[in-house]
Amino acid sequence: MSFLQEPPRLGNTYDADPLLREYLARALPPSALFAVEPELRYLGELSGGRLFRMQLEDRLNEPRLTQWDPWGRRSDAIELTPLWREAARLAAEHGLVAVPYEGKNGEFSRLHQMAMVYLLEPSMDVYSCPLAMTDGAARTLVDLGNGELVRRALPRLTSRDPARAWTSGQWMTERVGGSDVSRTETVARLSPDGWRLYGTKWFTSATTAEMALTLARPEGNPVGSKGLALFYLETRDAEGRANGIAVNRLKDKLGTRKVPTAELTLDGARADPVAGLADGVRNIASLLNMTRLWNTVVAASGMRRALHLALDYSRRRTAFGERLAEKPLHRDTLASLEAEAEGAFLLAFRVAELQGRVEAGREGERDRLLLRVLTPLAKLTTGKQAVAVASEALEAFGGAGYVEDTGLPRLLRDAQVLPIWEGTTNVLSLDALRALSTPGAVEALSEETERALGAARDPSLRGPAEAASRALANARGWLASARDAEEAFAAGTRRLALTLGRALELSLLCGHAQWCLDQGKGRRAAAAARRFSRQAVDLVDPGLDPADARLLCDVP
Ligand code: MFK
Repeated sequence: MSFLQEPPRLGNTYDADPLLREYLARALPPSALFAVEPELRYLGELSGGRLFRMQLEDRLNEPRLTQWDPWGRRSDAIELTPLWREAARLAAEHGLVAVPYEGKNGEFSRLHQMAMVYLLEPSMDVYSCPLAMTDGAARTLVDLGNGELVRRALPRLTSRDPARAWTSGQWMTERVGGSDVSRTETVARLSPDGWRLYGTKWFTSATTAEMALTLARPEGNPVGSKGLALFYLETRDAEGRANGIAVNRLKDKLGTRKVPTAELTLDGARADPVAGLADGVRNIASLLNMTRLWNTVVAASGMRRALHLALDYSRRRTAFGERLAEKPLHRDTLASLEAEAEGAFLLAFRVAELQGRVEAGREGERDRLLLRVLTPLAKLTTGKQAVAVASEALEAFGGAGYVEDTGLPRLLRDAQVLPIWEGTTNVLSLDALRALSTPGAVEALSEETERALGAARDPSLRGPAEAASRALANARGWLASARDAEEAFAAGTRRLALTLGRALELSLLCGHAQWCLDQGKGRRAAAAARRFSRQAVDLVDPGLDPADARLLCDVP
């Protein structure tokens, strides 16, 4: 008999996730948990069962663009994959965007929503992308208080009826680049029937959206981001005709292959200013911060999926006379990944908690400052973890992790986008630094970590708590001693941000572990804190010489 490998299997991904269940028991009032748990369990069953099988069957399908109809008319029709069509239906029916706006569980509605996203996303092939932008667009319209646009678009963006539900695009990136948005070249001209946009959008994700928020420079406005304005547009009119928008081509990307990402030409697209004719970047910031939160939760959920599969496989696969799960070396490797995934999860959901408090008007000034600082820190930290964990998880399958029809390589390809879109690690490090310069922000961050670390009384958590405190003290010292203009400080911004992100994760792990010990929920969480504390938390290194970087990059 020749040997045949057992594929990894998934069960109910809610029941198989002790951290998610512990966390929800800790963070939600019992009545809210009682209300949302049946749906989460249902989605866990779906995500590990029917939807997962469908995802594997859908592997080779990709979106298709048809630019012309048979009679020569421009159509620019984009056909989505079967899984995406199913994901769109599920997302609307379960309110993946709607829940925080319905607010049935008050400030906890965000947690409910993000728990659903966390469960479904790994089997939805990045349908989280249009949902994130839709959520961000809804939040932005509400925050900017444009009553007319809120009345027109919000009921669609938050609809639970798949036939009525809209998604939104977020068109920012142009040929000049995705980071320095201030150089946006799209021009807005006032015509007799309103504003019209002209330009090229170089990277627009999920281009099947019914509306978009985008940036353009009203003619005559000054250069720079303050001269940009935020515009709302609908992509087609009531008869389905394109609104002065042509799809030039779909992008051929490393991952997110199911996301129809396109290059667009705007040639007189009708659009409405959302909030005046300037300060476009500031006005789109709510959208950026929301998609960064989604990015963080998606990073945590991708890590969880990779580990569900790798852990299950380790219990089936035998090599050298034993199951992999019984080999200390294999266990040690997976344990390190598990600690990373748990830290990322707790940071992601901490940001979701704060977002929910702010939206429900339950926040104080401290929560607001904390949310502003934690959003970029969490996005940049978890993005890096997601790639590292996915890469190691693939290796845990040996060659099978590198073979396409196992469905495993997708985990790494789709993780690789997370540190790139919505602001790269370096750009977000700079954003975090800017947020930390707001008076009271550093203090809010310190209080946050001290609270979690102060709670960790168990002797087994003393070492991890001290490691987190040391890293934070080092980061604060670096922040206080350095000046913006110094090259060494500028060069260290990413290390500083990652240190803060990782130290935050460690402090949250300590706090959660103590709660688990107090509630008789076992010692797994404490083990995660201990393991994480040994995995490069403090990356601040004032001894690194920027002159070496110049030499290595050959810059005179
Ligand atoms: C899995 C789910 C993922 C979601 C999928 C989405 C699909 C992908 C779609 C995209 O990728 S869309 C493109 C995403 N692009 C980015 O994320 C842009 C990355 N670049 C930055 O974030 C830059 O830092 C930024 C463009 C904001 C810098 O622009 P500027 O022109 O140098 O502006 P500046 O002066 O830094 O900021 C202008 C104002 O905005 C300032 O306020 P004031 O006018 O009051 O001084 C800033 O404080 C404010 N601001 C900037 N970022 C902010 C913010 N306010 C709050 N939160 C922020 N994050």
